[in-house]
This record gives sequence, structure tokens and C-alpha cells, in this order.
Amino acid sequence: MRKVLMTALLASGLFGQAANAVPVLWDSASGGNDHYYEFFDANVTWDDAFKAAQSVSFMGMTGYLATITSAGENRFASVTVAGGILAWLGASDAGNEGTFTWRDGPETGQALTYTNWNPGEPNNCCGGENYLQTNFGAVMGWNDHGGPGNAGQVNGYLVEFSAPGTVPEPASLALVMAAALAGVGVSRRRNR
Ligand SMILES: [Ca+2]
Ligand SMILES: [Ca+2]
Ligand SMILES: [Ca+2]
Repeated sequence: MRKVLMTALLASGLFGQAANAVPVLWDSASGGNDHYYEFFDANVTWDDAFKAAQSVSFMGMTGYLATITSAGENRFASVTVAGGILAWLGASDAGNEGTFTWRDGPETGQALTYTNWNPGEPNNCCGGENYLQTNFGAVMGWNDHGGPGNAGQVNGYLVEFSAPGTVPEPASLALVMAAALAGVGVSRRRNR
């Protein structure tokens, strides 16, 4: 019960770190993926943003630092949701210099299939930069930043929410029915 209340408060933005806005749907009717995105106008390191993203949930979905896999998604997240403000995304090349992979969400461990690096980036500048940010210099432009060279680099972050294998209403009902039937089976066995 307590957890449910916390989740509701976090989702509403009334508790914890103040959200810039409620999660915004990129709906399939407008060419989207039916995922939700939220920009947190905070000043945090990538590591803290990574943890913070996982601590928020919305409509039962646990957040993750946004994973951008198309130009359309980059535009929606970077412009529509973040308003062109500098924001961390979910990729890093920490531990594998030069090869960025998504570190959370459905694409965890996967290489980037779409990129929008600014000219000359990623450059692992200034003693090492291992974390992906968007809206750096140019709107929608990508840059590697953060530690170890710029360990104190802080800015906002983009959180994405998606249901694992988003299920339409009838399928959800079927799952509930299956669970209920399984429960009946268990109690029957128990009664024997
Ligand atoms: Ca994504
Ligand atoms: Ca690097
Ligand atoms: Ca850089």
C-alpha cells in the first residue's frame, strides 16, 4: 500500500525530485512507439541520473535513462520533451572505450543503431568522457561527456517508460484469467 502511494506520488511529481512535466506519450498515431518520456530539469551526474531514472515509475512502468534508436525518437525526446535543454541519455562507453552501448531499458547491452553525434564527437575529451548527452551545443546534437575527465559534470536527464511487451486489453484479461485459474489449481492441490 505504502509502495503504491509512493509510486503514485513519484509519478505525479509531487514527491522526490521535481519533474519538469508529467510523462509525455509518443503515440503510435503520430508515428511514435507508445513510450512515455519525462525530462528532469536537475543538476546531476550521469551515475546519479541513471539511478534516479530507475527510482521513478509511471503507470506501473519502471523508468530508465532514455534509449534513442531513431531520428524521430531523438526529436521527440530532445525537443518535444526536453525542450532543447542539455540532458543525459542512457548510453556509455565506460569499460569499453570508444564503443557506446545502452546501459538500461529494453536495449540494455546493445550497440547504438542510430546516432546524432555533433561533428568531432565522441572525442573522449579532457581526460576521458564516457556518457551520452543530447542537446549539447546544437538542439538534438549528441556529445560524450562526464567522467572520468569531467566527473563533476551535471545537467538534466531524460527518462523513458515502456511496458515490457505492451499488452492490449484482451491479452491482459487473458493473463489475469490464466493467473486466476493457476491460483485455483494451487488451492485445489492444497485441499487434497
Ligand atoms: Ca527508446
Ligand atoms: Ca569515452
Ligand atoms: Ca565530447
